[in-house]
Amino acid sequence: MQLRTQVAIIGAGPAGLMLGALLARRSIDSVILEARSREYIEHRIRAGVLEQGTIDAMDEVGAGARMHQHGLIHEGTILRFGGRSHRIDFRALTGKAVMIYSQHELVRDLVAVRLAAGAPLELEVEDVTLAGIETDRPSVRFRRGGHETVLACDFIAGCDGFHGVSRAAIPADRLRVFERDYPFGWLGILADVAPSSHELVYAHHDRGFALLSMRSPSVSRLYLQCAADEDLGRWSDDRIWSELAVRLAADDFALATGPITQRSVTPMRSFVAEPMRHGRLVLAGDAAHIVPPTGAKGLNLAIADVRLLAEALSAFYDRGDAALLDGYSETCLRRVWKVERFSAWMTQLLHRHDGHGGNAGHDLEHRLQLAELDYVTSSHAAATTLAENYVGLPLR
Ligand code: RFL
Ligand code: PHB
Repeated sequence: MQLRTQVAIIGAGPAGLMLGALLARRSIDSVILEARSREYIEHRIRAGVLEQGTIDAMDEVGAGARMHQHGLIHEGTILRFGGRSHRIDFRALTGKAVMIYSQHELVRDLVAVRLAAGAPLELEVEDVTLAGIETDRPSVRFRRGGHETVLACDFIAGCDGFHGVSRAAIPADRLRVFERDYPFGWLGILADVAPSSHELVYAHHDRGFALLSMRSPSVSRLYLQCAADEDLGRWSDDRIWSELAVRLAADDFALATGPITQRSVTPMRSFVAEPMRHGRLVLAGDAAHIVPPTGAKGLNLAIADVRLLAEALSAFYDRGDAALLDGYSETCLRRVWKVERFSAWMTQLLHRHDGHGGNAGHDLEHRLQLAELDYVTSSHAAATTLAENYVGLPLR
């Protein structure tokens, strides 16, 4: 079968779905191709912190109603170290706040908007291959239910995440990759228990980092620093809760426990591929870059990319102006690198780093972290630096 559209979008994660929605608002046609089922993408547990720019984009595409109903506004966060809590007041320092709302709920809202508009979303596609990206007639070939389709288009948007096929379609000698794998991961759980704190708690502890987050007034999301290849089988519910209680301990704090409904280990990586465009293929979101989750930035960065991409495609179609498309990679990467910096800094500041000079090296690193945490929480300038990055840098 032969199909034609203006923009072929590979991947129905936050980047692909939001791009499709922003293009539809600008009367630009797209077809979204997704390898997984609707059930799968609407239940995949991932990020949970939205910047104002992400909230604005949800509103712009008419997908914000449930988000405003259920999202929790957070005007600050807690840094905990040496058993003491220190609040970073986002509102006082920046005039802004963030919202806690699950990534899979945001995906659900965007899928609903897409289907209500009758716009094409091809799920459970297989064998996606890209062709002609160096010509002005690119295409995407895929199979669905045993039938092969060729989708002709003007542009291909690679929104297929870190393990997708789009980035690999760029010749290796045209791509420069920057990468760091951290020697630790996060063991994350979802639990049916009211969060023990109204705000997120980022805890520095000699046994390793811990984070208390949430999904709703009755569901907690918690993380523990663990080995990169941690065996979940070694973690009983009791062990998880007691380790969290030790790392999150403070005078004014008691950790409430409850049934654990989901658990997983997430690897930690910093990764950037440059440039984010090759010919008629443009990359957005995790397909182009990964941040470690400590700064809560992965999802927001994906949305920022596609906001810029939608503007650039709109200028191209409306006015035949290719300047924004030509500048897309450079404009995105300026912001991407600042967010990479912030995420790597938060990771370095809060995690236990072993392996450099044995115990003495660890002790030095530990004291430097405590000094920096003391500085960040006592200097107005340093606290503002953290806050303005956390609530989100300007789009450009
Ligand atoms: P996504 O969400 O990975 O979506 C990509 C989509 O492309 C599909 N796909 C394909 N479709 C068609 N053909 C192919 N060949 C395809 N290959 C892949 C996939 O099925 C998927 O639906 O990328 P996107 O849209 O760029 O969004 C980025 C965010 O999802 C990501 O940055 C964050 O979720 C990162 N992240 C977290 N960020 C946070 O801020 N806080 C977190 O707690 C947090 N936890 C996480 C995370 C990422 C994780 N991954 C990727 C392993 C936990 C995990 C497990
Ligand atoms: C989450 O709620 O999943 C979450 C919150 C803050 C982070 C990372 C993940 O920095």
